[in-house]
Amino acid sequence: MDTKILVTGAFGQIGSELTPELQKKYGKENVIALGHKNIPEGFDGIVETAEINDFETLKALIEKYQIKTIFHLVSILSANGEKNPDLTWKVNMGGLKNILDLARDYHLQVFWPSTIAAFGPSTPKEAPQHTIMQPTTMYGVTKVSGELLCNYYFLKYGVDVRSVRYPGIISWKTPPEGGTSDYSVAIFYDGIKSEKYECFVGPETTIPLMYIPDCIKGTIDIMEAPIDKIKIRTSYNLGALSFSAKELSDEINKHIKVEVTYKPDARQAIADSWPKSFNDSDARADWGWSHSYTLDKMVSDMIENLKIKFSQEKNG
Ligand code: VAH
Repeated sequence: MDTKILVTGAFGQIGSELTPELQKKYGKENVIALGHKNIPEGFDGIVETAEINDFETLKALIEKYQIKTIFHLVSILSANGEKNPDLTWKVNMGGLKNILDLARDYHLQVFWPSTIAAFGPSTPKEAPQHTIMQPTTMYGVTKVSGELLCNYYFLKYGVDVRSVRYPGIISWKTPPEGGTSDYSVAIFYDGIKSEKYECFVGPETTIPLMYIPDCIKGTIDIMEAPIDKIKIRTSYNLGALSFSAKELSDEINKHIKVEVTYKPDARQAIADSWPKSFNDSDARADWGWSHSYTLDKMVSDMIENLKIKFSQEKNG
């Protein structure tokens, strides 16, 4: 993977963890963090701002920094996407096409995440790598369309674009925002702050989930893999864990007392449209994917880090 590296969506849930990891591996001078409205105070690195639909500004950045690799993370997620489907299509698909056109013109390597939201109610609940994909959210529609667009740019123009389907990602650095899997993060935030959490999906709701260190590892591993190992150019299933909201609540209550109540809202139907788990044997066989965090290890690490985060915020 060649530098310099551009990370779009550098300050979102994935980007806020991927960017420092890339800075550590490749040097701060070789990572350009592209933000929009959410650039944190005192970010330590090279930062630029641009609208992802602004092709000319993106092109100027590619030339200014001689970018060779792009991690394209900008996306409007499932729950927010249903509030404004038109904008979701524009940002998610228009943004991806801008990045792929630049990759074609400047011979760039690209990472772009798909998601379990690309599956739908007709997908088997134990989703295989190759299966029917009829998502019921605009976010999911942009992700399954994006997978096909990536595959097209590889076949037509030879663009080295690589993709994985993320499960719900659990992390502590950024508060949950706009996703359906956010309950798996909000339960920690509210639970530690108020010892209570009103969950917006039911207790038996089960989806594929992953802790952020494994997500970052898989994201970088696929980009560093030798090109001949990448045999799937739509998107690889990237699995780790699968557990219900109640199983998560029970594991958290082994550490801290959190009274969890359940009040399903519109996001229940979105979560129900997704598989409970998915088969990622192709990623493991083709480029050596493996995860390391178990449910218990993830829960204790989340609680430990969030307690530190909240006490630092309290002490200023
Ligand atoms: C969402 N966090 O909830 C995202 C993710 C699988 C879920 O794609 O929309």
